[in-house]
Amino acid sequence: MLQQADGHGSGSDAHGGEALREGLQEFLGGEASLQQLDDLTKVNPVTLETVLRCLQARYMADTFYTNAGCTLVALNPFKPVPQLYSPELMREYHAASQPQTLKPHIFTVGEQTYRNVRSLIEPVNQSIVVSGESGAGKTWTSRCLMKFYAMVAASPTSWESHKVAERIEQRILNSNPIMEAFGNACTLRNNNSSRFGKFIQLQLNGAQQMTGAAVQTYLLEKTRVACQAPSERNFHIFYQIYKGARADERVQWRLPEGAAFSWLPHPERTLEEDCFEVTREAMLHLGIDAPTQNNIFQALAGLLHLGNTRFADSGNEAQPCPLVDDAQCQGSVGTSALLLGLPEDHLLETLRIRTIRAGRDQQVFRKPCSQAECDTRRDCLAKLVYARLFDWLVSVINSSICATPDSWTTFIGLLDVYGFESFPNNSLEQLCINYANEKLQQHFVAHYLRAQQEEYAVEGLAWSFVSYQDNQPCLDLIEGSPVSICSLLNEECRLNRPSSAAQLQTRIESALTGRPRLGRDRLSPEPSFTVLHYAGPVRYSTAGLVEKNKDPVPLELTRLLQQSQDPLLKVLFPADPEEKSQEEPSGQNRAPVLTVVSKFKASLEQLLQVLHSTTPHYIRCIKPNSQAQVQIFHREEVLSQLEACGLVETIHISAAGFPIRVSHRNFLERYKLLRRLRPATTPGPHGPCPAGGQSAPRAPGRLCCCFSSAASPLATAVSREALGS
Ligand code: AOV
Ligand code: MG
Repeated sequence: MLQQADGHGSGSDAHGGEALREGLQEFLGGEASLQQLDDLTKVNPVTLETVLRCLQARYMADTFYTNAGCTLVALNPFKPVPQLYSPELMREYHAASQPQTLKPHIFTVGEQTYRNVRSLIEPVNQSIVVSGESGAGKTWTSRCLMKFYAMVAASPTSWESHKVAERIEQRILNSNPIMEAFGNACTLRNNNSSRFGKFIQLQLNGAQQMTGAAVQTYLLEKTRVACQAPSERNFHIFYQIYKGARADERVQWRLPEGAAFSWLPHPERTLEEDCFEVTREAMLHLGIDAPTQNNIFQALAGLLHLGNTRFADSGNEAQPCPLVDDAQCQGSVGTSALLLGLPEDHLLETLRIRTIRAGRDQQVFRKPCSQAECDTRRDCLAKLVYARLFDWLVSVINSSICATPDSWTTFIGLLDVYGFESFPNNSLEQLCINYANEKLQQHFVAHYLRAQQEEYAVEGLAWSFVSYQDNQPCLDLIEGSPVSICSLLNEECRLNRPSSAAQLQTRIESALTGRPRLGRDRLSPEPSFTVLHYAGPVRYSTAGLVEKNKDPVPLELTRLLQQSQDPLLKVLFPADPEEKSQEEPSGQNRAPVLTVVSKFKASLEQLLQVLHSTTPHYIRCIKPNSQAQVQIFHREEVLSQLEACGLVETIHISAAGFPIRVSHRNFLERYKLLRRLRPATTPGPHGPCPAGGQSAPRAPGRLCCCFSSAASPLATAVSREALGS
């Protein structure tokens, strides 16, 4: 029957509305009992098949959230469900004495974390790690959670210097449309795909009010500014200005209706993210006034015109490449220079001519660039401006929303990174994205699947070990020492030797031969290597990988931008206080390169340190189908996501494990008064349980697990408090 129901549910097998409705009815009738199961730990037996059936039954009945022990599974509805995120519902979860008894929801997790930070047992910073593949609903989820906190932790009205009452939580919410406009784009997997990672720390004072927030971002996919994969788009903001500019702005930004831009593919596709007014409004709320906004959009238009600048082959090494002689390219350098506040001839020269110092006496040479080099320099200039602009926006947002150090005591962190992705062509961007996802999965494995079971063993508790898929071998392959993909890429950058894509493939294969998570696609039309990630295999093309990892920025480009007369660019590229040489230093004088992967690795490590210092909560977003269709549940696709995140193992451990874990010292401190309620039973090797429950062998300072059955009045009292009710 399931097979049949699946056939009806899947887009490819659907044969008309009537059949679909009948199939759905039958399916819903048969799976009615599964629909009722709010917690997957109650599925019997817990197998991939039963878990899948339960989730499918619930999804078809428009029930999108299900508990899975310590995690919450969130299925993407792919349709608006406003009643699921209404302020009334937020209040209901917030007011409930035991929110965990209400229907599973992200608000339960939100409320739990909110109560935990003020918990008397162990007040500690909290974090919510929202994971899932691209398009699964992470950004949506974290946005809804931010709205939830904005409501439950509302601060008293604060007065700004410009005498406009503006609540801090409103400002924090306003950071979302800005960051999404500048950092999200339409990809093959998701129309609103985050192209950067984000960790937002919501700061709370002793009275549990939100007094501010701090945003940390991770590796923006800046290559997108100048290069978009087939069928993908540039960052939303470009389409917003292109479609939403007023008539006078069109004149000022040189964006006539219908103009064609190479870096603006698929402008005809209308997405709800193309809403310029929302971005402008949000910017205004965060203190970015209209003239500054105008300046930003003008610079972005300058980048669009820069993208139309194309070079032809000069046919002579000694001659600079001429500009392509067509309507689109004509005048583009001049317009771009004008909008970026640069002298046109200087811009053109910098794009076409390299200045190098060489020889013992460091003589200066001016060398015309090849056509390919000109293109690279043009793209590099655009990436440089856009990346600086993005970082600057993040710093403006932070200065507008960050609380002073003495005005907050605890925080709740929300992590929303780019989801796991695998495209027909994957490069360094996907390697970094998938590496970040591996790290987060490892955090879950280490924190929950491994540490918890090991702790039970140390405590001497009867426990049958649940085996799980550890992704450490994959991380070793990517980042391990002494040899890994990252180390090999860095080595290539350091040696700075000419290396073809095929040579790089051979080097990776020979250096990492025998590694279990390294695969090879023999049918691949181009040099590549395959990594068997926890969420599936991904083939990475080796072409351009080293260059992307180096991410070289010719000094002349920075110097050029430092001379801009544009007020915004002056801020983004302040003049160098020590007027260094205008030319690029030769080989030996170059500073050691800090590669993209090394920087990314360091930032991920910092992030994990922060996560380790908090009590983590996990929300697993699942994508029911890859076409973003309503009411379609593709069993195969969901199955692979469940397998990848180790959901069944999580359920097993959650079902058999201990729901509350309090350190022995804190437990004693908090509950010693209740000791008289129940006499101690059999003393364990470390003495009787101080709370008078079933004593388990216990090492001093370790967990006190005496109320695991949660049946005694003491257990109830403790669990109520621990759960914040
Ligand atoms: P992601 O963050 O996980 O992908 P999003 O949060 O952007 O995915 O979700 C993708 C799309 O699914 C959204 O734009 C919505 O249209 C829809 N969606 C997700 N969750 C819900 C929900 N709860 N209710 C209604 N619609 C929803 V990526 O950023 O690509 O990894 O890099
Ligand atoms: Mg996202």
